[in-house]
Amino acid sequence: MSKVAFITGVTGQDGAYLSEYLLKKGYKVHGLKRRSSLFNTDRIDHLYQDPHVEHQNFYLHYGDMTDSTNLIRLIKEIQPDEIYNLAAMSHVQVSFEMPEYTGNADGLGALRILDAVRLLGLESKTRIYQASTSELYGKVQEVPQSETTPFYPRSPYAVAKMYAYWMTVNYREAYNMFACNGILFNHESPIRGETFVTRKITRAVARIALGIQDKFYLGNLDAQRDWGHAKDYVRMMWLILQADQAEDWVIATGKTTPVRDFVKMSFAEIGVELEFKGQGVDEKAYVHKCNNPEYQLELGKCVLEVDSRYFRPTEVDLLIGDASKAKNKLGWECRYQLQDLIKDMMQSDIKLMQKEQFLKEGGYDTLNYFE
Ligand code: NDP
Ligand code: GDR
Repeated sequence: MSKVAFITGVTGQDGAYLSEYLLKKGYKVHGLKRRSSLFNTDRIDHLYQDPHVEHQNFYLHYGDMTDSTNLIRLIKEIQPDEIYNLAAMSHVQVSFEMPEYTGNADGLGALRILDAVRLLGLESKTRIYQASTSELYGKVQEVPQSETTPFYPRSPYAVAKMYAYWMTVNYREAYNMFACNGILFNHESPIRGETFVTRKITRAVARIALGIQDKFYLGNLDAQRDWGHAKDYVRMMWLILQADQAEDWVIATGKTTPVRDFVKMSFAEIGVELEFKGQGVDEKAYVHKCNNPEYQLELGKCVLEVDSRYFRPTEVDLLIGDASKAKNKLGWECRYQLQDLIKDMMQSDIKLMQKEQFLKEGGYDTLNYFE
């Protein structure tokens, strides 16, 4: 009998990788998808199965983390062996604009899942993975951060996720449920959302290389993050639910890099060396050398400026994780180094932008409703 998994946030970066990973393992996968006015299933279109075919193993259901009755009904119908609660308003800066909604979807949303399992009497059947985050550590208390480092959240997003974290621990202790937190540090990929800093950078570098765009704008270049590849991290989500005991786990590469260096490395990937001048909001980056004849970037051209609109009211300055527990007890290893991640993202974004350029040159990109 195939195991049955229910993934909330199936249309997101991690939901897409995890779905494919579990399907390859022979699972039946059910995903929760929000209704939207356009298709928002690009990341999972390759997994889609027509509901009219026999032996379907990938199913999508409409729903929302703010709608308890919907979640209870779905969990009752699906009877999952494993739930991966990945759905969230996951953008830290946006959470300052939408604190109440973020609390509802990211904090109470997790409670709705836990409580649905309890209400339906599935405590001993259904294992739950909660997508917790290194943002919980917030203001630096100690480095590297591990399962025992105290939390100090610095955004409505992190505060909501802290509620979800402790609810998961509480339901595990109070009702003996197999509920675990994966405290995952930043993880990225070619399908990372376009407004997170890594993807914003690799997209912009590709566009600048192809002459579609002149320059781009970022906020705090000094922030340091422990960046891994999402493919490595979804493998870990699954391992966490296969462990003998329900516990909380830090997943990280153990290396940290400033945003500025991520920019340098992304340009270096296409053979362009940058020079940074100025400080704070006056900092800019210029083309210093272009070693790739394919991309005709003028020397001295300004390609990056700092824009204060991308600074956060409270910032998380430094994240670097200690994943020794997961390495020792679950045998987890990360296969991708930062350089491999950047290569993967740059190659994919160059291809994507070449497509965009092709459409533009063919005159297929314009849309005017009143023409
Ligand atoms: P994404 O932003 O790519 O995906 C989030 C998913 O949640 C999307 O499918 C989104 O749907 C869905 N969603 C958002 N709000 C709701 C809602 N109210 N009801 C139902 N679905 C909703 O995030 P990631 O894949 O990067 O991250 C997955 C999870 O892991 C998130 O909870 C995130 O906070 C957490 N996390 C991520 C880390 C990372 O570095 N990526 C690190 C640590 C934790 P839609 O497509 O319609 O927008
Ligand atoms: P983060 O990721 O906040 O760590 O949350 P993000 O990529 O948004 O920011 C990383 C760092 O880069 C700085 N930064 C910018 N960030 C964005 N988005 N846009 C910019 O223009 C920019 N310029 C500088 C930020 O200030 C920050 O310091 C991600 C999300 O996936 C969360 O859901 C997850 O929980 C954490 O990672 C771990």
